[in-house]
Amino acid sequence: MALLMMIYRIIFVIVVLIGSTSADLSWFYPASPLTGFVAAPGAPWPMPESWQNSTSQMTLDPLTFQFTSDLTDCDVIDNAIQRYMKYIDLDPNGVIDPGLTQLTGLTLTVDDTNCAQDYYPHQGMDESYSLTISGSTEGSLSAKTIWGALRGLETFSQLLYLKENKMYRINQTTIIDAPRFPFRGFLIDTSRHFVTVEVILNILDLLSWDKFNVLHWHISDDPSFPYTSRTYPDLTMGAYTPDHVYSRDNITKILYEARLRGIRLLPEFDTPGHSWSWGEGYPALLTPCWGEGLEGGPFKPNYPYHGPSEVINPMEEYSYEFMDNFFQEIAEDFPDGYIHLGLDEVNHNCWASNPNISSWMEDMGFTELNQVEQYYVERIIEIVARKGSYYIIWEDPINKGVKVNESAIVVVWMGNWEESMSRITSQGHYVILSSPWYLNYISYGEDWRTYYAIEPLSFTNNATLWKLVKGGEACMWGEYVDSTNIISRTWPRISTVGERLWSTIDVKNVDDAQYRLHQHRCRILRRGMPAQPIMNSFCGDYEW
Ligand code: CP6
Repeated sequence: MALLMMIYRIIFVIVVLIGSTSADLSWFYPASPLTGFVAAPGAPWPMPESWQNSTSQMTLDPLTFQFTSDLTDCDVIDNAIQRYMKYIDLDPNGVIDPGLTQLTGLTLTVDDTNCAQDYYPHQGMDESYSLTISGSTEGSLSAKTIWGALRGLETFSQLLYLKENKMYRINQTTIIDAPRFPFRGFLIDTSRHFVTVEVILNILDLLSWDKFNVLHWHISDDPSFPYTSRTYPDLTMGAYTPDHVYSRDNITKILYEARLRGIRLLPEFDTPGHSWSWGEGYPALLTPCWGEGLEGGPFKPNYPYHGPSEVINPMEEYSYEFMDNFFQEIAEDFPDGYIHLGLDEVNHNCWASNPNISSWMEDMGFTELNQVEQYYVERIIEIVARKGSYYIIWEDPINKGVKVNESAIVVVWMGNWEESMSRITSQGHYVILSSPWYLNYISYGEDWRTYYAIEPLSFTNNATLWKLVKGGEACMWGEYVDSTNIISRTWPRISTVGERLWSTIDVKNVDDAQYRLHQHRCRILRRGMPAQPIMNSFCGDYEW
Protein backbone atom coordinates (compact mmCIF):
# COMPACT_ATOMS: atom_id res chain seq x y z
CA MET A 1 0.00 0.00 0.00
CA ALA A 2 2.79 2.39 1.00
CA LEU A 3 4.62 1.48 -2.21
CA LEU A 4 1.51 2.23 -4.25
CA MET A 5 1.19 5.63 -2.57
CA MET A 6 4.82 6.32 -3.35
CA ILE A 7 4.31 5.48 -7.03
CA TYR A 8 1.23 7.72 -7.19
CA ARG A 9 3.23 10.54 -5.64
CA ILE A 10 6.07 10.15 -8.10
CA ILE A 11 3.63 10.15 -11.02
CA PHE A 12 1.93 13.25 -9.58
CA VAL A 13 5.23 15.11 -9.26
CA ILE A 14 6.21 14.18 -12.82
CA VAL A 15 2.86 15.42 -14.15
CA VAL A 16 3.22 18.70 -12.30
CA LEU A 17 6.79 19.14 -13.52
CA ILE A 18 5.78 18.52 -17.13
CA GLY A 19 2.85 20.88 -16.66
CA SER A 20 5.04 23.66 -15.34
CA THR A 21 7.49 23.55 -18.19
CA SER A 22 4.90 23.32 -20.93
CA ALA A 23 3.59 26.41 -22.69
CA ASP A 24 0.40 26.91 -20.74
CA LEU A 25 0.80 27.93 -17.12
CA SER A 26 -2.78 29.06 -16.82
CA TRP A 27 -3.61 26.41 -14.20
CA PHE A 28 -1.53 28.51 -11.82
CA TYR A 29 -3.37 31.76 -12.26
CA PRO A 30 -6.55 32.69 -10.42
CA ALA A 31 -9.62 33.38 -12.51
CA SER A 32 -10.39 36.97 -13.40
CA PRO A 33 -13.78 38.13 -12.11
CA LEU A 34 -14.46 40.18 -15.21
CA THR A 35 -14.07 37.98 -18.20
CA GLY A 36 -14.09 34.42 -17.07
CA PHE A 37 -10.63 34.14 -18.61
CA VAL A 38 -7.70 33.59 -16.34
CA ALA A 39 -5.74 36.69 -15.42
CA ALA A 40 -3.07 35.65 -17.86
CA PRO A 41 0.24 37.38 -18.42
CA GLY A 42 -0.55 40.61 -20.17
CA ALA A 43 -3.29 41.49 -17.69
CA PRO A 44 -3.30 45.27 -17.16
CA TRP A 45 -3.06 47.30 -13.95
CA PRO A 46 -5.28 49.15 -13.19
CA MET A 47 -8.07 47.01 -14.66
CA PRO A 48 -9.86 48.73 -17.57
CA GLU A 49 -13.57 49.47 -17.48
CA SER A 50 -14.20 46.81 -20.08
CA TRP A 51 -11.69 44.25 -21.24
CA GLN A 52 -12.69 41.71 -23.86
CA ASN A 53 -9.79 39.34 -23.74
CA SER A 54 -9.26 36.42 -26.03
CA THR A 55 -6.93 33.45 -26.04
CA SER A 56 -6.00 34.16 -29.67
CA GLN A 57 -2.46 35.40 -29.67
CA MET A 58 -0.32 37.53 -31.94
CA THR A 59 3.37 38.27 -31.83
CA LEU A 60 5.36 41.47 -32.18
CA ASP A 61 8.86 42.69 -33.03
CA PRO A 62 9.73 45.66 -30.81
CA LEU A 63 12.51 46.80 -33.13
CA THR A 64 10.33 47.24 -36.19
CA PHE A 65 7.02 47.95 -34.44
CA GLN A 66 5.63 51.42 -35.18
CA PHE A 67 3.30 53.75 -33.38
CA THR A 68 1.62 56.10 -35.85
CA SER A 69 -0.36 59.15 -34.87
CA ASP A 70 -2.65 61.45 -36.82
CA LEU A 71 -1.29 64.34 -34.75
CA THR A 72 1.78 66.08 -36.03
CA ASP A 73 3.76 68.56 -33.96
CA CYS A 74 2.40 67.27 -30.70
CA ASP A 75 5.22 66.98 -28.18
CA VAL A 76 3.07 65.04 -25.70
CA ILE A 77 2.36 62.31 -28.23
CA ASP A 78 5.84 62.30 -29.80
CA ASN A 79 7.49 62.00 -26.43
CA ALA A 80 5.07 59.30 -25.29
CA ILE A 81 5.78 57.24 -28.39
CA GLN A 82 9.50 57.41 -27.58
CA ARG A 83 8.86 56.28 -24.03
CA TYR A 84 6.59 53.42 -25.08
CA MET A 85 8.99 52.24 -27.77
CA LYS A 86 11.39 51.66 -24.89
CA TYR A 87 8.81 49.95 -22.69
CA ILE A 88 7.65 47.49 -25.33
CA ASP A 89 11.26 46.36 -25.75
CA LEU A 90 10.76 43.89 -22.90
CA ASP A 91 13.98 42.00 -23.29
CA PRO A 92 17.10 42.50 -25.40
CA ASN A 93 16.84 38.87 -26.44
CA GLY A 94 13.12 38.91 -27.15
CA VAL A 95 12.08 37.43 -30.50
CA ILE A 96 8.96 37.14 -32.59
CA ASP A 97 7.02 33.89 -32.47
CA PRO A 98 7.25 32.60 -36.05
CA GLY A 99 4.01 30.67 -35.72
CA LEU A 100 1.82 33.71 -35.08
CA THR A 101 0.56 36.73 -36.99
CA GLN A 102 2.70 39.76 -36.30
CA LEU A 103 1.23 42.97 -34.95
CA THR A 104 3.33 45.51 -36.81
CA GLY A 105 1.94 48.76 -35.47
CA LEU A 106 -0.58 50.72 -33.46
CA THR A 107 -2.45 53.65 -34.98
CA LEU A 108 -3.39 56.48 -32.66
CA THR A 109 -6.44 58.56 -33.48
CA VAL A 110 -7.12 61.58 -31.31
CA ASP A 111 -10.33 63.60 -31.78
CA ASP A 112 -8.90 66.87 -30.43
CA THR A 113 -6.48 67.34 -33.26
CA ASN A 114 -5.16 70.63 -31.92
CA CYS A 115 -2.71 69.40 -29.36
CA ALA A 116 -1.79 72.90 -28.17
CA GLN A 117 -5.38 73.74 -27.29
CA ASP A 118 -5.49 71.37 -24.36
CA TYR A 119 -1.96 72.31 -23.40
CA TYR A 120 -1.88 71.31 -19.76
CA PRO A 121 -3.60 68.41 -18.06
CA HIS A 122 -6.42 69.78 -15.94
CA GLN A 123 -9.28 68.93 -13.60
CA GLY A 124 -12.01 67.16 -15.54
CA MET A 125 -9.87 66.33 -18.59
CA ASP A 126 -11.15 63.46 -20.71
CA GLU A 127 -8.92 60.41 -20.20
CA SER A 128 -11.06 57.85 -21.97
CA TYR A 129 -9.73 55.69 -24.79
CA SER A 130 -10.43 52.52 -26.65
CA LEU A 131 -7.90 49.99 -27.79
CA THR A 132 -8.38 47.19 -30.29
CA ILE A 133 -6.03 44.38 -31.20
CA SER A 134 -8.33 42.57 -33.59
CA GLY A 135 -6.03 40.07 -35.24
CA SER A 136 -5.09 42.34 -38.14
CA THR A 137 -1.49 43.51 -38.36
CA GLU A 138 -2.37 47.01 -37.18
CA GLY A 139 -3.88 47.70 -33.77
CA SER A 140 -5.86 50.84 -33.08
CA LEU A 141 -5.99 53.24 -30.17
CA SER A 142 -8.51 56.05 -30.21
CA ALA A 143 -9.14 58.79 -27.69
CA LYS A 144 -10.93 62.09 -27.45
CA THR A 145 -7.84 63.86 -26.09
CA ILE A 146 -4.09 63.39 -25.93
CA TRP A 147 -4.52 62.55 -22.23
CA GLY A 148 -6.71 59.57 -23.11
CA ALA A 149 -4.12 58.52 -25.71
CA LEU A 150 -1.45 58.48 -22.97
CA ARG A 151 -3.56 56.22 -20.78
CA GLY A 152 -4.21 53.93 -23.75
CA LEU A 153 -0.51 53.69 -24.61
CA GLU A 154 0.22 52.58 -21.06
CA THR A 155 -2.44 49.89 -21.26
CA PHE A 156 -1.14 48.74 -24.62
CA SER A 157 2.38 48.38 -23.24
CA GLN A 158 1.05 46.21 -20.42
CA LEU A 159 -0.67 43.75 -22.76
CA LEU A 160 2.65 42.53 -24.09
CA TYR A 161 4.41 39.59 -22.53
CA LEU A 162 7.06 37.01 -23.29
CA LYS A 163 6.48 33.30 -23.51
CA GLU A 164 9.16 30.63 -23.23
CA ASN A 165 12.16 31.20 -25.48
CA LYS A 166 11.42 34.90 -24.97
CA MET A 167 8.83 34.99 -27.69
CA TYR A 168 6.68 38.09 -27.80
CA ARG A 169 2.96 37.62 -27.34
CA ILE A 170 -0.06 39.87 -27.24
CA ASN A 171 -3.61 38.56 -27.00
CA GLN A 172 -6.39 39.79 -29.23
CA THR A 173 -8.16 42.31 -27.11
CA THR A 174 -10.81 45.01 -27.10
CA ILE A 175 -10.61 47.55 -24.31
CA ILE A 176 -12.94 50.46 -23.65
CA ASP A 177 -11.70 52.44 -20.72
CA ALA A 178 -12.20 55.60 -18.68
CA PRO A 179 -11.38 56.51 -15.10
CA ARG A 180 -13.91 56.15 -12.30
CA PHE A 181 -12.68 59.30 -10.49
CA PRO A 182 -11.21 62.44 -12.05
CA PHE A 183 -8.71 63.21 -9.25
CA ARG A 184 -6.12 60.48 -8.61
CA GLY A 185 -3.23 61.94 -6.69
CA PHE A 186 -0.04 61.33 -4.80
CA LEU A 187 1.42 63.64 -2.17
CA ILE A 188 5.16 64.11 -1.75
CA ASP A 189 6.57 66.19 1.09
CA THR A 190 9.83 67.95 0.22
CA SER A 191 10.05 69.97 3.41
CA ARG A 192 10.73 67.22 5.99
CA HIS A 193 13.32 65.88 3.56
CA PHE A 194 14.56 67.19 0.26
CA VAL A 195 13.80 64.85 -2.65
CA THR A 196 16.11 65.25 -5.63
CA VAL A 197 14.75 66.42 -8.97
CA GLU A 198 15.89 63.14 -10.50
CA VAL A 199 13.77 61.17 -8.05
CA ILE A 200 10.77 63.47 -8.56
CA LEU A 201 11.04 62.84 -12.32
CA ASN A 202 11.19 59.09 -11.67
CA ILE A 203 8.07 59.44 -9.52
CA LEU A 204 6.28 61.09 -12.46
CA ASP A 205 7.07 58.05 -14.60
CA LEU A 206 5.89 55.67 -11.90
CA LEU A 207 2.66 57.64 -11.43
CA SER A 208 1.89 57.45 -15.14
CA TRP A 209 2.27 53.65 -15.07
CA ASP A 210 -0.55 53.52 -12.48
CA LYS A 211 -2.63 56.13 -14.40
CA PHE A 212 -2.40 58.68 -11.60
CA ASN A 213 -3.00 62.23 -12.81
CA VAL A 214 -2.03 64.56 -9.94
CA LEU A 215 1.27 65.10 -8.15
CA HIS A 216 0.35 66.98 -4.98
CA TRP A 217 3.61 68.70 -4.10
CA HIS A 218 3.66 69.62 -0.41
CA ILE A 219 6.66 71.84 -1.07
CA SER A 220 7.05 73.77 2.16
CA ASP A 221 6.42 73.08 5.84
CA ASP A 222 8.04 73.94 9.18
CA PRO A 223 11.40 72.18 8.73
CA SER A 224 12.48 73.65 5.38
CA PHE A 225 11.47 75.85 2.46
CA PRO A 226 13.18 74.47 -0.65
CA TYR A 227 11.21 76.50 -3.23
CA THR A 228 12.86 79.37 -5.13
CA SER A 229 10.39 82.23 -5.41
CA ARG A 230 10.83 85.00 -7.99
CA THR A 231 9.07 87.52 -5.81
CA TYR A 232 10.54 86.58 -2.45
CA PRO A 233 13.94 85.02 -3.16
CA ASP A 234 14.94 85.04 0.51
CA LEU A 235 12.41 82.31 1.22
CA THR A 236 15.19 79.86 0.35
CA MET A 237 16.91 80.99 3.54
CA GLY A 238 14.45 78.52 5.03
CA ALA A 239 15.97 75.68 3.00
CA TYR A 240 18.15 73.18 4.87
CA THR A 241 21.14 74.42 2.85
CA PRO A 242 21.52 76.37 -0.40
CA ASP A 243 21.92 72.98 -2.11
CA HIS A 244 18.58 71.70 -0.83
CA VAL A 245 16.63 73.99 -3.11
CA TYR A 246 14.49 73.67 -6.25
CA SER A 247 15.75 76.23 -8.74
CA ARG A 248 13.50 77.98 -11.22
CA ASP A 249 14.87 75.66 -13.92
CA ASN A 250 14.12 72.62 -11.77
CA ILE A 251 10.51 73.71 -11.36
CA THR A 252 10.10 74.35 -15.10
CA LYS A 253 11.54 70.93 -15.85
CA ILE A 254 9.25 69.14 -13.37
CA LEU A 255 6.20 70.95 -14.79
CA TYR A 256 7.20 70.02 -18.31
CA GLU A 257 7.80 66.36 -17.58
CA ALA A 258 4.54 66.16 -15.60
CA ARG A 259 2.63 67.62 -18.54
CA LEU A 260 4.19 65.11 -20.95
CA ARG A 261 2.72 62.35 -18.78
CA GLY A 262 -0.72 63.92 -18.33
CA ILE A 263 0.02 64.63 -14.67
CA ARG A 264 -1.18 67.82 -13.01
CA LEU A 265 1.28 69.50 -10.69
CA LEU A 266 -0.67 70.72 -7.68
CA PRO A 267 1.55 72.91 -5.48
CA GLU A 268 0.79 73.24 -1.78
CA PHE A 269 2.10 76.16 0.22
CA ASP A 270 0.71 75.39 3.64
CA THR A 271 -0.28 78.37 5.83
CA PRO A 272 -1.03 79.75 8.39
CA GLY A 273 0.37 76.81 10.39
CA HIS A 274 3.35 74.68 9.34
CA SER A 275 5.09 77.87 8.25
CA TRP A 276 8.12 78.16 10.51
CA SER A 277 10.54 77.99 7.55
CA TRP A 278 8.96 81.08 5.91
CA GLY A 279 10.24 83.12 8.84
CA GLU A 280 13.92 82.46 8.18
CA GLY A 281 13.92 84.93 5.29
CA TYR A 282 10.87 86.96 6.28
CA PRO A 283 10.56 86.95 10.09
CA ALA A 284 7.86 89.62 10.08
CA LEU A 285 5.46 87.04 8.59
CA LEU A 286 5.24 85.00 11.78
CA THR A 287 3.41 85.62 15.01
CA PRO A 288 5.92 86.10 17.82
CA CYS A 289 5.12 83.60 20.58
CA TRP A 290 5.24 84.79 24.15
CA GLY A 291 7.14 82.18 26.14
CA GLU A 292 4.92 82.17 29.19
CA GLY A 293 1.78 81.73 27.16
CA LEU A 294 2.67 78.21 26.22
CA GLU A 295 1.80 75.25 28.38
CA GLY A 296 4.23 74.71 31.20
CA GLY A 297 5.65 78.20 31.52
CA PRO A 298 8.79 79.13 29.59
CA PHE A 299 8.81 78.50 25.85
CA LYS A 300 9.01 74.84 24.91
CA PRO A 301 8.87 73.89 21.25
CA ASN A 302 6.10 71.42 20.50
CA TYR A 303 8.23 69.35 18.16
CA PRO A 304 11.99 68.93 18.01
CA TYR A 305 12.45 71.01 14.87
CA HIS A 306 9.91 73.72 15.42
CA GLY A 307 11.03 77.23 16.10
CA PRO A 308 9.15 79.51 18.42
CA SER A 309 7.19 81.27 15.68
CA GLU A 310 5.38 78.87 13.46
CA VAL A 311 2.12 80.57 12.58
CA ILE A 312 1.57 83.41 10.10
CA ASN A 313 0.70 86.66 11.85
CA PRO A 314 -3.01 87.25 11.13
CA MET A 315 -3.20 90.81 12.45
CA GLU A 316 -0.62 92.44 10.17
CA GLU A 317 -1.58 93.68 6.71
CA TYR A 318 1.99 92.80 5.70
CA SER A 319 1.07 89.10 5.89
CA TYR A 320 -1.77 89.52 3.39
CA GLU A 321 0.25 91.71 1.01
CA PHE A 322 2.96 89.08 1.09
CA MET A 323 0.52 86.24 0.40
CA ASP A 324 -1.11 88.27 -2.37
CA ASN A 325 2.21 88.74 -4.16
CA PHE A 326 3.37 85.23 -3.44
CA PHE A 327 0.22 83.49 -4.69
CA GLN A 328 0.17 85.79 -7.71
CA GLU A 329 3.49 84.25 -8.65
CA ILE A 330 2.25 80.72 -7.94
CA ALA A 331 -0.88 81.28 -10.03
CA GLU A 332 1.29 82.49 -12.91
CA ASP A 333 3.92 79.77 -12.67
CA PHE A 334 1.74 76.72 -11.98
CA PRO A 335 -0.75 76.39 -14.84
CA ASP A 336 -3.06 73.88 -13.17
CA GLY A 337 -5.67 76.39 -12.05
CA TYR A 338 -5.83 74.81 -8.59
CA ILE A 339 -3.60 75.73 -5.66
CA HIS A 340 -3.49 73.77 -2.41
CA LEU A 341 -3.63 76.23 0.49
CA GLY A 342 -3.02 73.81 3.34
CA LEU A 343 -4.85 75.45 6.30
CA ASP A 344 -4.33 72.36 8.47
CA GLU A 345 -3.24 71.95 12.07
CA VAL A 346 -3.13 75.61 13.01
CA ASN A 347 -1.49 75.77 16.41
CA HIS A 348 -3.48 78.31 18.44
CA ASN A 349 -0.99 78.39 21.33
CA CYS A 350 1.16 81.04 19.78
CA TRP A 351 -1.74 83.34 18.99
CA ALA A 352 -3.04 82.74 22.52
CA SER A 353 0.34 83.63 24.00
CA ASN A 354 0.68 86.98 22.29
CA PRO A 355 -0.89 90.03 24.04
CA ASN A 356 -0.89 92.00 20.78
CA ILE A 357 -3.08 89.35 19.21
CA SER A 358 -5.38 89.51 22.25
CA SER A 359 -5.86 93.26 21.99
CA TRP A 360 -6.32 92.99 18.20
CA MET A 361 -8.96 90.35 18.83
CA GLU A 362 -10.73 92.78 21.14
CA ASP A 363 -10.63 95.47 18.45
CA MET A 364 -12.05 93.00 15.95
CA GLY A 365 -14.73 91.83 18.35
CA PHE A 366 -13.33 88.28 18.34
CA THR A 367 -13.77 86.19 21.47
CA GLU A 368 -12.37 82.89 20.21
CA LEU A 369 -9.22 81.83 18.38
CA ASN A 370 -11.35 80.01 15.81
CA GLN A 371 -12.54 83.46 14.76
CA VAL A 372 -8.92 84.46 14.17
CA GLU A 373 -8.48 81.38 12.03
CA GLN A 374 -11.73 82.16 10.22
CA TYR A 375 -10.44 85.67 9.52
CA TYR A 376 -7.16 84.38 8.05
CA VAL A 377 -8.92 81.70 5.99
CA GLU A 378 -11.40 84.19 4.53
CA ARG A 379 -8.67 86.61 3.56
CA ILE A 380 -6.36 84.04 2.00
CA ILE A 381 -9.22 82.49 0.05
CA GLU A 382 -10.34 85.91 -1.14
CA ILE A 383 -6.78 86.65 -2.32
CA VAL A 384 -6.52 83.43 -4.27
CA ALA A 385 -10.06 83.50 -5.66
CA ARG A 386 -9.53 87.07 -6.93
CA LYS A 387 -6.74 85.74 -9.13
CA GLY A 388 -9.15 83.28 -10.70
CA SER A 389 -7.46 80.30 -9.05
CA TYR A 390 -9.40 77.45 -7.53
CA TYR A 391 -8.25 76.04 -4.25
CA ILE A 392 -7.95 72.81 -2.38
CA ILE A 393 -7.64 72.68 1.42
CA TRP A 394 -7.21 70.14 4.21
CA GLU A 395 -10.38 69.42 6.17
CA ASP A 396 -9.36 71.19 9.40
CA PRO A 397 -11.14 74.55 8.91
CA ILE A 398 -14.41 72.81 8.04
CA ASN A 399 -14.16 70.65 11.16
CA LYS A 400 -13.75 73.78 13.27
CA GLY A 401 -16.81 75.40 11.75
CA VAL A 402 -14.71 77.80 9.70
CA LYS A 403 -16.62 78.60 6.51
CA VAL A 404 -15.13 78.34 3.01
CA ASN A 405 -16.74 78.86 -0.41
CA GLU A 406 -18.65 75.96 -1.88
CA SER A 407 -16.20 75.60 -4.76
CA ALA A 408 -13.40 74.58 -2.39
CA ILE A 409 -12.24 70.99 -2.68
CA VAL A 410 -11.63 69.54 0.77
CA VAL A 411 -9.11 66.78 1.42
CA VAL A 412 -10.21 64.37 4.14
CA TRP A 413 -7.20 63.14 6.09
CA MET A 414 -8.43 62.36 9.59
CA GLY A 415 -8.84 58.87 10.99
CA ASN A 416 -12.60 58.79 11.12
CA TRP A 417 -12.81 59.40 7.39
CA GLU A 418 -16.31 58.06 6.79
CA GLU A 419 -17.69 60.56 9.28
CA SER A 420 -15.67 63.39 7.70
CA MET A 421 -16.70 62.46 4.16
CA SER A 422 -20.32 62.29 5.14
CA ARG A 423 -20.36 65.55 7.11
CA ILE A 424 -18.33 67.57 4.58
CA THR A 425 -20.26 66.38 1.51
CA SER A 426 -23.51 67.04 3.38
CA GLN A 427 -22.35 70.65 3.61
CA GLY A 428 -22.10 70.66 -0.18
CA HIS A 429 -18.32 70.52 -0.52
CA TYR A 430 -16.32 68.51 -3.01
CA VAL A 431 -14.02 66.02 -1.31
CA ILE A 432 -10.86 64.06 -1.97
CA LEU A 433 -10.12 61.09 0.27
CA SER A 434 -6.60 60.60 1.64
CA SER A 435 -6.61 59.22 5.22
CA PRO A 436 -6.92 55.48 4.52
CA TRP A 437 -4.03 55.84 2.06
CA TYR A 438 -1.35 57.34 4.31
CA LEU A 439 1.45 55.21 2.92
CA ASN A 440 3.93 56.79 5.36
CA TYR A 441 2.55 54.32 7.91
CA ILE A 442 4.44 51.06 7.46
CA SER A 443 4.09 47.72 9.14
CA TYR A 444 5.10 44.10 8.65
CA GLY A 445 2.94 42.20 6.21
CA GLU A 446 0.74 42.73 3.21
CA ASP A 447 -0.74 46.11 3.99
CA TRP A 448 -1.55 46.63 0.29
CA ARG A 449 -4.64 44.50 0.90
CA THR A 450 -5.99 47.08 3.34
CA TYR A 451 -5.40 49.94 0.91
CA TYR A 452 -6.98 47.93 -1.89
CA ALA A 453 -10.09 47.17 0.14
CA ILE A 454 -10.97 50.83 0.81
CA GLU A 455 -14.11 51.90 -1.04
CA PRO A 456 -14.27 55.73 -1.14
CA LEU A 457 -18.06 55.81 -1.54
CA SER A 458 -18.84 53.45 1.33
CA PHE A 459 -19.60 56.34 3.69
CA THR A 460 -23.13 56.81 2.36
CA ASN A 461 -25.88 55.40 0.15
CA ASN A 462 -26.82 58.85 -1.02
CA ALA A 463 -25.94 59.21 -4.71
CA THR A 464 -26.10 63.00 -4.49
CA LEU A 465 -23.23 62.91 -2.00
CA TRP A 466 -21.30 60.42 -4.14
CA LYS A 467 -21.19 62.99 -6.92
CA LEU A 468 -19.17 65.29 -4.67
CA VAL A 469 -16.33 62.78 -4.35
CA LYS A 470 -13.69 63.92 -6.84
CA GLY A 471 -11.32 61.10 -6.05
CA GLY A 472 -8.48 60.39 -3.70
CA GLU A 473 -4.82 60.68 -3.04
CA ALA A 474 -2.14 58.54 -1.49
CA CYS A 475 0.25 60.45 0.78
CA MET A 476 3.90 59.81 1.58
CA TRP A 477 4.68 62.28 4.34
CA GLY A 478 8.38 62.96 4.50
CA GLU A 479 9.50 62.59 8.10
CA TYR A 480 11.15 59.22 7.43
CA VAL A 481 11.64 59.25 3.67
CA ASP A 482 13.99 60.98 1.29
CA SER A 483 15.44 60.22 -2.12
CA THR A 484 16.94 56.96 -0.86
CA ASN A 485 13.70 55.18 0.02
CA ILE A 486 10.67 57.08 -1.24
CA ILE A 487 10.16 54.95 -4.34
CA SER A 488 10.49 51.52 -2.78
CA ARG A 489 8.38 52.54 0.21
CA THR A 490 5.65 53.85 -2.08
CA TRP A 491 5.59 51.28 -4.88
CA PRO A 492 3.82 49.00 -5.43
CA ARG A 493 1.69 49.72 -2.35
CA ILE A 494 0.36 52.87 -4.04
CA SER A 495 -0.66 50.94 -7.14
CA THR A 496 -3.62 49.56 -5.18
CA VAL A 497 -4.87 53.12 -4.75
CA GLY A 498 -4.34 53.70 -8.46
CA GLU A 499 -6.60 50.78 -9.30
CA ARG A 500 -9.21 51.73 -6.69
CA LEU A 501 -9.49 55.24 -8.18
CA TRP A 502 -9.36 54.22 -11.84
CA SER A 503 -11.27 50.94 -12.09
CA THR A 504 -14.97 50.29 -11.64
CA ILE A 505 -16.41 49.59 -8.20
CA ASP A 506 -16.71 45.85 -8.85
CA VAL A 507 -12.96 45.36 -9.39
CA LYS A 508 -12.14 44.05 -5.93
CA ASN A 509 -11.12 40.42 -6.23
CA VAL A 510 -8.01 40.27 -4.07
CA ASP A 511 -6.61 37.04 -5.55
CA ASP A 512 -6.82 38.46 -9.02
CA ALA A 513 -5.29 41.70 -7.76
CA GLN A 514 -2.44 39.83 -6.07
CA TYR A 515 -1.49 38.11 -9.28
CA ARG A 516 -1.67 41.26 -11.38
CA LEU A 517 0.05 43.40 -8.73
CA HIS A 518 3.00 41.02 -8.58
CA GLN A 519 3.22 41.18 -12.36
CA HIS A 520 2.94 44.96 -12.25
CA ARG A 521 5.72 45.16 -9.68
CA CYS A 522 7.94 43.05 -11.91
CA ARG A 523 7.11 45.37 -14.81
CA ILE A 524 8.21 48.33 -12.66
CA LEU A 525 11.52 46.57 -11.95
CA ARG A 526 12.00 45.83 -15.62
CA ARG A 527 11.49 49.53 -16.34
CA GLY A 528 14.29 50.27 -13.90
CA MET A 529 12.57 51.39 -10.69
CA PRO A 530 13.04 49.77 -7.26
CA ALA A 531 9.54 48.70 -6.25
CA GLN A 532 9.46 46.39 -3.22
CA PRO A 533 8.04 42.84 -3.38
CA ILE A 534 4.50 42.07 -2.20
CA MET A 535 5.12 38.47 -1.10
CA ASN A 536 7.50 35.53 -1.50
CA SER A 537 8.07 35.53 -5.23
CA PHE A 538 10.46 36.07 -8.08
CA CYS A 539 10.39 37.97 -11.34
CA GLY A 540 11.39 35.60 -14.09
CA ASP A 541 12.61 36.09 -17.63
CA TYR A 542 9.12 35.61 -18.97
CA GLU A 543 5.58 35.23 -17.65
CA TRP A 544 6.05 38.42 -15.66
N1 CP6 B 1 2.19 67.76 7.86
C1 CP6 B 1 1.19 68.57 7.52
C2 CP6 B 1 1.93 66.51 8.30
C3 CP6 B 1 0.61 66.03 8.41
C4 CP6 B 1 -0.40 66.93 8.03
N2 CP6 B 1 -0.09 68.18 7.61
C5 CP6 B 1 0.34 64.68 8.89
C6 CP6 B 1 -0.49 64.42 9.97
C7 CP6 B 1 -0.67 63.12 10.41
C8 CP6 B 1 -0.01 62.07 9.80
C9 CP6 B 1 0.83 62.32 8.73
C10 CP6 B 1 0.98 63.60 8.29
N3 CP6 B 1 2.99 65.73 8.60
N4 CP6 B 1 1.44 69.80 7.07
C11 CP6 B 1 -1.84 66.58 8.06
C12 CP6 B 1 -2.54 66.88 6.80
CL1 CP6 B 1 -0.21 60.47 10.31
